[in-house]
Amino acid sequence: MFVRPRSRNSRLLHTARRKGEAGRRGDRSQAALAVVGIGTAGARRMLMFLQRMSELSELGRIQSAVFYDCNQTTVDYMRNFLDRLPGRSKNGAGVQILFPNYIPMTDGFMRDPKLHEEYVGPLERDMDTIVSQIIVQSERCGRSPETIVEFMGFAGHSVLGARFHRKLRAAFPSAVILPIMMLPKDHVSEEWTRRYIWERYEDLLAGSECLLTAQSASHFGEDDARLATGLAGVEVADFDEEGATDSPLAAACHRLRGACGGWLGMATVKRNMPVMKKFEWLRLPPWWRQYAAVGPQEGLSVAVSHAIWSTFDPPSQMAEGLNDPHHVPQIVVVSLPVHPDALEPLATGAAEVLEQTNLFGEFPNMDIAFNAARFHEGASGDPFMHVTRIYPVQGELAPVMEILHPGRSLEDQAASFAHETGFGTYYHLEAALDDVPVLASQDPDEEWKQHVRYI
Ligand SMILES: Nc1nc2c(ncn2[C@@H]2O[C@H](COP(=O)(O)OP(=O)(O)OP(=O)(O)O)[C@@H](O)[C@H]2O)c(=O)[nH]1
Ligand SMILES: [Mg+2]
Repeated sequence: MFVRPRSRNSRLLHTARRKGEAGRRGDRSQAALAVVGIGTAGARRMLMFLQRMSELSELGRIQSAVFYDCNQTTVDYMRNFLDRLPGRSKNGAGVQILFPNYIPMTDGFMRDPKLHEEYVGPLERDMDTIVSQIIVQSERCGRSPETIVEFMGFAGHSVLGARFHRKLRAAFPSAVILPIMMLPKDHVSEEWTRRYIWERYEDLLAGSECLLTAQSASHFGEDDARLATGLAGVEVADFDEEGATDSPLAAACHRLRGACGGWLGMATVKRNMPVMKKFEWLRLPPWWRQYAAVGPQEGLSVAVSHAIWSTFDPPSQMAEGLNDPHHVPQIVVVSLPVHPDALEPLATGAAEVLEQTNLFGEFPNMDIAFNAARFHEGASGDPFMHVTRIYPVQGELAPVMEILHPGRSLEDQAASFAHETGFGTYYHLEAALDDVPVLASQDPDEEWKQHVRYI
């Protein structure tokens, strides 16, 4: 279910359900997603995403999931965890779970992104094996993955992960590959990023759109949950009316791609649902088929509209950096624990409230999707709504500048709007060169004249 201004000029609202919805659910042999988690943090974040997808009963959309952490503890933990995970998939060919076979150091690379170089031959061969297993699985699923989500890191596996990215790019040239990077906050990783990792990413990730997030002041587990919830919400959204893609995440990336300088940003809002009638969730599967009964419709529409507006507040941003939010395309996903039949009246109600508050006047290029989702939110069992906004990033991101140029003054930062800043532009490394004092008579022409005497 989605809402968009029917004509972006006359701003008539249009709510629609994706065509062929009923049929689509039936023949979901079309698993269109592959996911990769690099390093310990990447593997954990990916697991969080898999959990969210399983809470939506949509694990079947995933063909392969690669936990690429050369660390025996992580491999054992993930194996154990997945063995105990109930209700994996309601359809599809099953998710192929892959781990590295070659683990040169049982504890990983100790945050040193160069340590893997000694073992690079067998590591590369192992990665090739993993890629070929992904290919075999995609043949089993009857299609190559449309979206590949990569959870990347800034520690021991970072450069190795970027090499893996290149292999996937080569194996699946038409797939949308979305690397997701959380900027580091600890001293060791920041130092490595400044000295080495960033330069490698400029090269190895050149030309790909990445979703960048910073770590908030809270515990990173919370950031991981926000990210996973947002991504899962987008992946089950219905933006594209024609149903041209099987992966809404790919459709979203296509839509935002043109407007960004290489990076995408995410803002998330989590709000309590205004519930009037409390009721019990089923404790046994399929508990995820149960939905909250909610109170008066108007109250909920207003709450949804407030939450959508709140995605523009600074605390909602996972990384700030949008200069002109008014004309760029943006996508918003609202996930609510309500019955699917309640979605359409709710979307219509919310659209009316949003129209009154002139949201579509201010952001004529925004699409809003609604979906029914009941995520597991800890012990209390209170229902929450989640709103996620994904937008193109233009210009510098403050958290990136803080890592790469820690001493940089605020005036310098203010001067740098609307640059192409994504990987492959070398923007930040050139900014680093600007910091170096320029020596006099650097012009080679001038130098040449100095050493020549005319007779
Ligand atoms: N977001 C997030 N960050 C984490 C998590 N676990 C660890 N980190 C952070 O990630 C960094 C450590 O990176 P790891 O993921 O262990 O690095 P790695 O790529 O596995 O590399 P090595 O451990 O050096 O082999 C530290 O800055 C941690 O604070 C997690 O579950 N989520
Ligand atoms: Mg690790």
